[in-house]
Amino acid sequence: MTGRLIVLSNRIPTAGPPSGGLVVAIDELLAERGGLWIGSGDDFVDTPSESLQPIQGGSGYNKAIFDLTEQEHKEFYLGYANSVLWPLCHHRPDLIAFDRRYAESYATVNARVAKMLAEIIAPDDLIWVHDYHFLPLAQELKRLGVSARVGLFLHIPFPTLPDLNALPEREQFYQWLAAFDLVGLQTEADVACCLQCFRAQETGEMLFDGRLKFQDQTFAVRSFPIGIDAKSFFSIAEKPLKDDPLHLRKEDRLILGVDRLDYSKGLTHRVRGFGKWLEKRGAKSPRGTLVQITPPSRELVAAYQDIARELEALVGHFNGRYGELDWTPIRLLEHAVPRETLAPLYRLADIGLVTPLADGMNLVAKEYIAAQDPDDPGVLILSRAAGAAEQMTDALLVNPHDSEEIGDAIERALSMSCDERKARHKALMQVVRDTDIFEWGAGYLDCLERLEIASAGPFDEQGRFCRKSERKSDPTMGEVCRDQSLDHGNPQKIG
Ligand code: GDG
Repeated sequence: MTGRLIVLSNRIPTAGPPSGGLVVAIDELLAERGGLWIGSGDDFVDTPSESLQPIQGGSGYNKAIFDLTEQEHKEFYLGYANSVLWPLCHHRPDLIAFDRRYAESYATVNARVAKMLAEIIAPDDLIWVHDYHFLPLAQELKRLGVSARVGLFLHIPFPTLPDLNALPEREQFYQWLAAFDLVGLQTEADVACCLQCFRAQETGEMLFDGRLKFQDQTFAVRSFPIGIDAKSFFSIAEKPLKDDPLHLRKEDRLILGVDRLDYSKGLTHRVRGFGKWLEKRGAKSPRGTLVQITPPSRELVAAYQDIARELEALVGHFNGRYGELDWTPIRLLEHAVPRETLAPLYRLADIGLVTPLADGMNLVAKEYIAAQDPDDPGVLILSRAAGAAEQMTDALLVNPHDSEEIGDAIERALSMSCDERKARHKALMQVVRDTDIFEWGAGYLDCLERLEIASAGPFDEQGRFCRKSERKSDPTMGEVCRDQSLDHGNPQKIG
C-alpha cells in the first residue's frame, strides 16, 4: 500500500469546481486516495518563495502552488517548454528557438520545484509528473535523496531520433527520462519511438523484463492512451442550444473544427483541404459551412503569431472566391466558446474535422464521437498523425498534408449512408467508452504502483517492438511477438 498521491502539473485549477476532462480525472483520483496537487500560481512574483504555498479548493485532498517570476514565465514556460520542447516533439525542429538562457531557466525552475517537493515527500508517496515542463524533475529528486516512486506522463508525441539530435541538451534529455520509474506515453508508436532513441545510445539497453536501462538507471516505458469523461460529455451535448446560433439553412451541412491556435494542429492545411472540396463541389451539391473554433494560445511566441496571419489570409481567400451573398463558407472564430455551447455544436455537426500534423492524442476527436446522436451520427475525419488514430480506426483517416485527400474525405462523409455512419460511430464510441479518462488515470497509477510488470515489450528477435496486433499469448512468457515462442529463443532478448 502506497502513501499519498502527489500530482505535479504546470497549471493547477485555482478557483471554482474542476472542469475539463484531465482536471476532473485528477481531481477524482486525488479525492479518492487523498494527496496533493501542485502547479504554478496565477500571478508572477519578483522573488519566488522557497516553499510550496497551500491554496484552498481540493475536496478531500490538498493543493499547493509554486511561484514563477515574469522572466521565468518567458524563459522556462514560453521559452524552453514551448519554443524548444514543443516544436521538437511535434516534428518541427526548424521552429526550435536556440537560446541557452531558456535551458538555464528550465533547469533553475525544475531544481527549485524539486527542492520544495523533496521537503514534503515521504518514501511511500507516489509522485505523478505531467508533461514536458518537468522532464528533469525525477533526476533532481534523486539527487536530493528522494526514494519515492516518480512517474511521468508525456501528453505530447515522443520526438524521433533525428529530431532529438537537434536538441542541444540531448544528452540530458535521455538522463532526465531515465530517472523516472515509469514513462507513460500516449501511443504504442510513441513507445516504439522512445525505445528506438534509447537503443541508439551507447549505454541504452533493453532488459529481459522489457524495461529500459540507460547508464545506471532502469525504468519502464508504456503507452496509456488518454481519454475523456464520455458520459458527462454526452449529457452536455444532449442539451439543445437555446437559440440557433448558426442560422444555417435546413439543407446546409455543418463541418466543425475545434483546436487551439497552434501550428501542430494543421489549420492551414485543413482550410486548404476544405477549399479543395469547395472547388470540386458540383452546382447541385449541398452547401457545407466550415465552422473553425480556434482559441488563441501562446500568443507571445512568434511562430504562433505567424500561423494566425496565414490562417486569416487563407480563410479570406476561400470566402472571397466561393462565398455567395447569403453564404460564407468558412467561419473562423479566434476565441473560445463555453463547453456548454461546444458540446451541442459537436452534435449538430455532420463532420468533425480533426487534422493535426502531429498530436499526442487529440481529445477533440473523442469528444466529437461522444457528443453524437447514435441514431443519426456525424462522421469523424481524423488525421493519421494524431495519436487518436491508433485507436480510432473506424474514422475516415486522412493524410493531413494532402488537401486533395481531405477534400475527398469531406465529400465521402457528406454522402455516407446512415447505416455506415451508425456502424462507424458504434465502433468508435466503444473505443471512447472503454478507454475513458478514469480508466487512463487508474491504469497509469496501477502500473506505477506495480512496476515489476510495467514492461514495454514484447520485442521480436531483431529487437523490434511488436504492436498489439502482432502479439500472441505464450503460456510461459505471457505476451510475445507472433511467430515466436520459447522454442526458438528468448523473445524479449535483444542484441
Ligand atoms: C494536449 C496534447 C492531448 C478547445 N477549444 C475550446 C475548448 N477546447 C478544448 C477541447 C479539448 C481541449 O481543449 C483540447 O485538447 P486536445 O487533446 O485536442 O489538444 P491540446 O490542448 O493540444 O492537448 C494532446 C492532450 O494534451 C491530453 O493529453 O490529447 O495531444 O497536445 O478538450 O474541447 N473548450 C472550450 N471552448 C473552446 O473554444 N470550452
